[in-house]
Amino acid sequence: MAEAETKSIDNASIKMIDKAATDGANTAFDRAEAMRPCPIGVVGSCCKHCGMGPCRVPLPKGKEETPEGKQKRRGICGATAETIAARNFIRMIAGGAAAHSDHGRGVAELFLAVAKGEAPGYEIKDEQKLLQLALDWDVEIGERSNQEIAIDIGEKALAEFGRQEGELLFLRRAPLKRQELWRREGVAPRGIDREVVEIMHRTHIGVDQDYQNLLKQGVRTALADGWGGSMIATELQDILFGTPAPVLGRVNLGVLKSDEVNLIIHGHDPLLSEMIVVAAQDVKMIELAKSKGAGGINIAGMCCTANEILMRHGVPLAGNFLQQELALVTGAVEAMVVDIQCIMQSLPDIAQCYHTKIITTSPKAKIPGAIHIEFDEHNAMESAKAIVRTAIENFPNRGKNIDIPEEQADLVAGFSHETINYLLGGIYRASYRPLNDNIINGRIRGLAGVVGCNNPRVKHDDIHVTMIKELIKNDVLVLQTGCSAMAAAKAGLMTPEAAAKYAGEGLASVCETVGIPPVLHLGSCVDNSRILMAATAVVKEGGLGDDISDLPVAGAAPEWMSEKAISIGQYFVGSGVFTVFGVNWPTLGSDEVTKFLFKDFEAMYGGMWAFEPDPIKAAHLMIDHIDKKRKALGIDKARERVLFDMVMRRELEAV
Ligand code: BF8
Ligand code: SF4
Repeated sequence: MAEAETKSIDNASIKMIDKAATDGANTAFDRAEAMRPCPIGVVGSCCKHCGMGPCRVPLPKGKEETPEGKQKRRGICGATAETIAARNFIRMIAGGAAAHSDHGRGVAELFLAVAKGEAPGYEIKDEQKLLQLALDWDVEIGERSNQEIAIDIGEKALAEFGRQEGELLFLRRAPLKRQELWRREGVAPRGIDREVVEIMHRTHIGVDQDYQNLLKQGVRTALADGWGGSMIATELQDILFGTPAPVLGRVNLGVLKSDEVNLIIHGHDPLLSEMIVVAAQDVKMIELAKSKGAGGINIAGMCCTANEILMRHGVPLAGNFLQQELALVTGAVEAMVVDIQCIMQSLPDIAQCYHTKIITTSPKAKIPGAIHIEFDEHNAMESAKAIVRTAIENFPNRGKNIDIPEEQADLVAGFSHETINYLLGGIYRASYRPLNDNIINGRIRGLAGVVGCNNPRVKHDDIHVTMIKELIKNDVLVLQTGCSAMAAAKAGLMTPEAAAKYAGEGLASVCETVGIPPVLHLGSCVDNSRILMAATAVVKEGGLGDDISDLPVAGAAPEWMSEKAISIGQYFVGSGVFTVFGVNWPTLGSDEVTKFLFKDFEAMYGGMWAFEPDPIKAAHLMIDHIDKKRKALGIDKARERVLFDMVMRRELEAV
């Protein structure tokens, strides 16, 4: 027991890590122990971009870097340590931006098919958002039907990927000053695919060998993710499946049921999971489940697919990235259906210890040992039913070795940037005014986006939860997505009651008045685009400067691991946000590149990176930045007054 407790703060996970050891199931926690990270690769000092290498150019151990030493640190092609670190870094951005954007492309393709009536079972659920997007993109509304409008929007969305010149359409949504800055710095993205391809070209041997120029392309590509591919995914998903509104949910392995067919939906793509949720409610399916001895069908989510269906349907979350294997270890999962991204190849092996079937569905993501049931969006309900049936038919094969941890927590999710608007301002005068006012008067010190993954190199969930608690204690309202959001939810930070328990007095008073938690769940990782929109809405509301970089806001991914996280961090930075990452930092092999990202970027973009693995220290870097921005806005005094009021009030209460 003691050992598992060093690996996670989550009791359900700790129990399953122990059970995995007993059952002989090898998990990421074990593999992380057996595999030490390569010290040269981890700091970005290894290049394998051609067959003359791989070339390793590590910093001299413990020695001050001399100009001569630096000259010697070169790959066979002559590439310097700076070039190698920058190339590796922006290839991560290319990988991350490609993943988010290819997801966005899939959504756009389905959207167009739905508009053309070629994808039965789907419909346009949010007409208001459709019309808003039509206005944003200059699509004629007039007397046209929703279908006609949607066809134009779908075509425009798809064209964004292959756009060869000009700028992405969503850039117009950013504050004007930010748009000008992007143009001035030469980082306004053209087509999404074009920017990704250009990274692959420039980082090929013998092309771009100026690290600053490489990093600039990194910014441009990341912006094509945040303000392009990811934003297209979020917006079109909202139009198709509905814009999230506050919804009650539950999270952790305790949501699995001992007497029902447990089907876990894992990955990122809501196109399929939306249909599975519907298929599982089909009377015939429920009857089939009963005929096999089950009490019903229990759908639960894992990773970002989970966030998508939680946000829109309140479907429970089984857990975050590092719990995917542990869910199987319960022995109670009939099937885990996966689509794309963050899916561990070990799942079929672990499943062999139990009865679980792993089902892949995307032609882009197959795993040896899994069953493949291809998801056909033109025949979505059939695919979904085949999957649900496979799970049901596997129920009688459940063994005796079952242990479902009882842990589960309540949460409120569904905070799209639109609902923040309604909640704070009220339906009749929806606006960000009350939020801005509360930031100006100091009750809310600032906003922090805390996002990203789990990473077994650090204690599971611990870094997220410690950081978030420190932020809300200091009156910072936290906006969340991805696996980080699930960590906070499991720790009970996403209920309105958490405000009184964990938040500073200023933040707690606002949360109590509005009835919101101090930590808001905005969705999956592509929904980080919602945070960009929320920040932009705050700028446009007025009183807090005229660019995102003026706002008292900061970002963090304290347990990051994926290339997507690097792309997200970079588009936050490129949008003017100070962003802190934990775990490790992939350019430490070059002081010059690291300094450029951490310092020089601020002068260029108003936002910059930082690296701090200690969550309390990282939280205070964010708070210091927030205070610096408050001071620049001239609202630092207001906060002192609020705090003084609090002290006075407490003193009065004490009398
Ligand atoms: O896209 S937070 S571990 S699941 S990469 Fe993956 Fe990271 Fe989780 Fe969602 Ni995002
Ligand atoms: Fe080595 Fe240059 Fe080839 Fe990279 S591109 S492996 S640094 S020779």
